[in-house]
Amino acid sequence: MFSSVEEFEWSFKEKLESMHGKSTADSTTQEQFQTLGTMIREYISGNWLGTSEQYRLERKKQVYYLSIEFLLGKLLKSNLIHLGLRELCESGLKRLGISLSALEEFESDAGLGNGGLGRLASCFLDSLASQDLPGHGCGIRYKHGLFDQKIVDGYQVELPEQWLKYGNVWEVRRDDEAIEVLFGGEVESFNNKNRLEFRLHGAEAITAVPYDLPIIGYHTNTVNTLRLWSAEASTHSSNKSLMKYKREAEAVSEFLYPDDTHDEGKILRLKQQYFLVSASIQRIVDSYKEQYGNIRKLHEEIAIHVNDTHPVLAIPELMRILIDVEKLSWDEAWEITTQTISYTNHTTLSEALEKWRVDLFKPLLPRIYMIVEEINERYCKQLWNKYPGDWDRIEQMAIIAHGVVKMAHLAIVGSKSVNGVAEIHTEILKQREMKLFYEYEPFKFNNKTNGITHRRWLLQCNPELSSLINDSIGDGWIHEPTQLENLLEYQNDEAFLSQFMNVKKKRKEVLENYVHYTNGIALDTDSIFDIQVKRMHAYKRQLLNVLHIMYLYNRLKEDSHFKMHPRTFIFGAKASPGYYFAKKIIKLIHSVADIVNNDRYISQFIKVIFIENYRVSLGEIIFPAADVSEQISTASKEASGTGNMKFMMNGALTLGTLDGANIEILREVGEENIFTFGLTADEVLNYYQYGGYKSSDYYHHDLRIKKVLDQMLHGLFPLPREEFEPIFDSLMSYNDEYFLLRDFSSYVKAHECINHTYQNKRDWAIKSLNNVAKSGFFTSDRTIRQYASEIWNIHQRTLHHS
Ligand code: GPQ
Repeated sequence: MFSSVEEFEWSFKEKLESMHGKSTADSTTQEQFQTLGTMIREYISGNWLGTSEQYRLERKKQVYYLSIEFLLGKLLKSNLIHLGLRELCESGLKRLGISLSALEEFESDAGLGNGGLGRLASCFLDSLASQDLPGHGCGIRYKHGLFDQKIVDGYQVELPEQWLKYGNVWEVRRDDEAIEVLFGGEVESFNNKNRLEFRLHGAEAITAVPYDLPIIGYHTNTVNTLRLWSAEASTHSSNKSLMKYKREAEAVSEFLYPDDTHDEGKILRLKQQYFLVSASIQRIVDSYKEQYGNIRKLHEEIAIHVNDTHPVLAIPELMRILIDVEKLSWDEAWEITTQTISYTNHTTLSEALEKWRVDLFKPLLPRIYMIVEEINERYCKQLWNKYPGDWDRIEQMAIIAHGVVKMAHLAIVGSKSVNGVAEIHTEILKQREMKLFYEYEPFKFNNKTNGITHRRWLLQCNPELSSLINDSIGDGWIHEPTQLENLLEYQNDEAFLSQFMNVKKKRKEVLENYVHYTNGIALDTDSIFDIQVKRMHAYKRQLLNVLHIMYLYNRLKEDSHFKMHPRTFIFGAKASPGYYFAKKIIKLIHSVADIVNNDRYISQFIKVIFIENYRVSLGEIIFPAADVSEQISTASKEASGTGNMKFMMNGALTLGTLDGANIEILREVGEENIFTFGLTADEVLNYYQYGGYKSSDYYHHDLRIKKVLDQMLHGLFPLPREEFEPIFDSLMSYNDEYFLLRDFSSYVKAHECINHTYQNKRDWAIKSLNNVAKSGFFTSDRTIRQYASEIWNIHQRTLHHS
């Protein structure tokens, strides 16, 4: 059905007719989208089946990537590109009077994630399939993904997200693979042939129904699987009222918790975690046994990766199955489990570290809790042998202490590998946060610097830049992105540079169009597009960016000789609904925007734009349009960052602190192609450890800071003083936990340097080109190859081209 434009056209018409009983002319965009999606799913079904068949026949070791979030975004366009069918479909549809891009636009984002962590998981799936690696995702099919953000009068309002409104054309429901997950009940022990055994009675079952999504590799036959579990009422249900039980069961996969790097500690969240883990592990073990039989060799054929601590109950769940169902001894089960599971840490922020209260945990998961207790006891005994008498150390390392279960400790103890997501982050884990664990088992710790799929984040989202690259260095970079370095040969090629600048200009116009349409504000595409898009969080310091804009406003007002290259400051960020401070910053951005954009004089130099409802599909039009990428987290706080890589790959220059992967970006591009500023991580951590910072000194001694902060309370905005008092207080009364005032002056200087550098557009373009050229290191293909060979020990399938 895809071998020629004519055939496609014919098949599409047939399919539309049979699915919707309509002619093309009478059909809606929704029906057309549905039709095309279905055709693609059917088209890949052979390769999908073939991939898993071959993994089985070749006895390939497979990895299962367990993640509570997968931030997939839209799939139609990337699927078509990966299959090499996009142009054909575009022409075929055009002949039917249908615009392919309208169908691509129509698709809802699958927003089953909050931010970096969930998007990383999606990039990893893409890289696994595109490199023919046997790896699959396991997640939750939330009925509602991350909330939709509306801005009303400058305040964030959250609306329930509705990605399943028209169903999901990519998924296949697998009733035959549904399985029950048990909650509550009591553990009963009994003797069986001299062996003490355990079983649950009186537990309540929730049925986990898998929906499988194909993960289509780029220009290959490989189609892997993302399995998303949906919670339903079990048919063998309990004694409660049926309606109530059904509601409670379905609530488990109803919505995604909207907290990024923050632990909610709510019981429903723990239910979600165990639901994901139990369904996934039961099915993984089942299918392993079906193929190999001998459970003792599980770790030789299967790797299970836990994405942060959210799925870390995989450890006691696997133990439970090996002991209670497979009847292995504790030691045998422990050996297999700790050879199978590996763990990635994504943050050192203490508020994100999951700790579950024993009084919640134990009644919800009694058998699992028992196993965690046993793991803890045995571990503490080992520690005692190694560090006799060192109570303090053992207490600090224990899995259960002071009435809580520490999930990160469980993860470290039960895994064969623990990795951080950027070099500096891994070092901080080893030297500080997980120091004692590192001393005890140093061999477990390793770094895997994050990456992004260059297919979505360059090839797909920036076709203009991609074609220019293809026309100069060829298209080898698509398979091996480090080849982008060959672009450096064009640094002095005037014709190339001018085309390169045109591409950026073109992409700024695309974003301008969007902003003009949605915000009603016209932008100057000759201005510097200076962009910060990411979740709203105190440590990410969007506030520092705002304070600087307020300072520029004052500077322009006070000094008529002060001139600057026009700047468009663009923000996009969702705040967690319960995060009071983050929501205040959103209001502040809008308040500053109101003043700045409506001032005839000022707005010639500065504009401030807030893009509502930032999400993956908006990222695809935002990253290509940036001149400056704001990566200004307090050093030591941003584990890696991945937006920084997306900007860089599209030619933005980073304005960043020496934090997370910014440090590795600096190493790749060299000092002359990046703007760095601020405290180093060591300086920040030393302040935390030894004190010595007094934010009010900076307020009193730097008049720029004083003026801006005073204006925030009164003077600039038509708002009561109380509106931004909490922000003022965070900086002054609470001593500015994230060192905004400390870094302010060096941030101003870095901005001046940007302003100065941009005066020479050609020099700027060369720097921009250097960023694209050196971005190859940050492909998630590289990251995944490192995971594959250094942690999972999985290997590419052999492809038989027919
Ligand atoms: N990250 Cl713990 C999230 O997006 N959500 C989380 O709950 C946690 C971490 C991010 C982290 O803040 C970024 O620095 C990383 O680049 C990203 O994970 C992927 O590793």
